[in-house]
Amino acid sequence: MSTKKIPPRVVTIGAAQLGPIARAESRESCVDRMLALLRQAHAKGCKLVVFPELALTSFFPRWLIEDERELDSFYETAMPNPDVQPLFDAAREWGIGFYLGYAELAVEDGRKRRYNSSILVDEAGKIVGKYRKIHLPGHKEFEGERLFQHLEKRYFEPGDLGWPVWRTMGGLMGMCICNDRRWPETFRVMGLQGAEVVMLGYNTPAFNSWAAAHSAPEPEHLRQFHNHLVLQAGAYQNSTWVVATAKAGIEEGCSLIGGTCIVAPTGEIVALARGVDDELVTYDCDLSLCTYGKETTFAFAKHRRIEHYGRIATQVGVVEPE
Ligand code: CDV
Repeated sequence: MSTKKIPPRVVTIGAAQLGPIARAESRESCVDRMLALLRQAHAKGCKLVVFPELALTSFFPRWLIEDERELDSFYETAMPNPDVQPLFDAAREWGIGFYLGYAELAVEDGRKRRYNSSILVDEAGKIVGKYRKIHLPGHKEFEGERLFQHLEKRYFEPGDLGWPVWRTMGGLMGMCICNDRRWPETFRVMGLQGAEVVMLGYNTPAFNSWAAAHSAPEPEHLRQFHNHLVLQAGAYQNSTWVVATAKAGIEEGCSLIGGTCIVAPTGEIVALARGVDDELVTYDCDLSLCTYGKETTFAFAKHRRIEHYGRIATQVGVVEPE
């Protein structure tokens, strides 16, 4: 019997976890911290680094901010801009691409639009992709019974760019952001485009502020368990690498889980952050390992039964039988 060996395609990837960012911390300071991690990544041979969600500011949706100028100060109106240019320059100099999460303020159709966004920058320092978070968690109005707010639905519109996948840096790369990872549709839409690496950043509080206020606390260990559960499921069910990067630690009194990790297409965690501060984890991700799952258990063209999936794309909430 003749065997055909699939040639390896190794891309060394870094997940650059950030510890807490204070409300008063400047963009310059955040970018300096990210540059230090990028430098480490370069020394370890990384070709791609994933930074967290909203990596340039504190996680501001935890506060009700009624002054528009103050709110605007958390957003970027252009990308790149002078504050983040050093990251782009380093990418070009060191030949490392990166994923960066940030709050985006755009003027479209004559009005201000706010998105929770990420960009993918290639090893030449060029933006090759942009994503706007689709699954926004939380609430729109101030809820006094919560220990802290989660006002993403107030401060952002749902993303309007879908989940494209880009052929760049040696593979097929997709992006999502934080809460998106809890929805299997996110990974499947990218899986259907052949994604080999799905990148995401997250800010996940160590407890649910609503549950705590309603005496229905969710134990902290479940927050980390569910984080890894959905990342591992997304990777396995789509036979893709997943690189997930936390903003972690006690940020302005709110504890954020860490758990930054790299997940193989088998669903196994192959690299994991140890702590909850600035920390780089890396792995030599062989993109050819995606082929096995994509050609066997998850050979979509052979096994998917779309005639039974109609509800997924036509129904939002639960419809129980009569
Ligand atoms: N930033 C987030 O999207 N956080 C959510 C929390 C609120 C549950 C998450 O899915 O981690």
